[in-house]
Amino acid sequence: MPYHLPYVPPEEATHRLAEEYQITNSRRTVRHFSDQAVPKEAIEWAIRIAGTAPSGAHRQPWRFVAIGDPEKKRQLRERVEEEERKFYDERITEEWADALRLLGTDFVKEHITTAPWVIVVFREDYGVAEDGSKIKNYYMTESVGIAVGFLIQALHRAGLTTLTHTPAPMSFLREICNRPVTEKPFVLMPVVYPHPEAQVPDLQRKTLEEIATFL
Ligand code: IYR
Repeated sequence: MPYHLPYVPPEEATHRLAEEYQITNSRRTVRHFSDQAVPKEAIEWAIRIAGTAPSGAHRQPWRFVAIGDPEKKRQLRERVEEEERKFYDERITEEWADALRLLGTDFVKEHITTAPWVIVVFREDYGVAEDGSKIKNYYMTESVGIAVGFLIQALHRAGLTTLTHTPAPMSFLREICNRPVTEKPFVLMPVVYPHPEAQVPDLQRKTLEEIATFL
């Protein structure tokens, strides 16, 4: 049965958003991780949260593969570093290298084996009906992007962190994660506690005036 949603008065809505901003604004991408364990149940809740995202025609075109097995993570890291090494040695442009200098990244992806979990997110391009025919999905990239946003926010609110990582090309992830050809790798996310001494670069966020126009 269709049902009504709770009403929040405008002043209360504004107040809640101002508070939410403080929490959200304290999130930073971390690249120095602790190896402290994260319970599987926490990952399950985080994925359930991601699965509440809106999606085109409610097709929910996301799949999450959570890798906790050390041998699987080792394999994953090896393949990722192979691709990243080619990127940093051959494919990167001078302009791109300049843009990344501030972040200090390189091909070494230690976080994949340090992290207790690595979630690989897939975008389902189409579904398959029982008779083998294709079921069309809509706005898959947008939908999966929104779901990943939910996931990042939820992890942050729980005191955990992640690093959205998109090794390019990523097609090998489908093989490692045993996913069908109907799905494309979207992003790889280690789920971790930040290292107690982790530091992040002093980056500035664009101001409201820079990112918004009111008409
Ligand atoms: N995928 C590479 C390079 C990289 C690209 C961007 I854009 C970043 O914001 C960070 C890194 C890597 O993960 O090292």
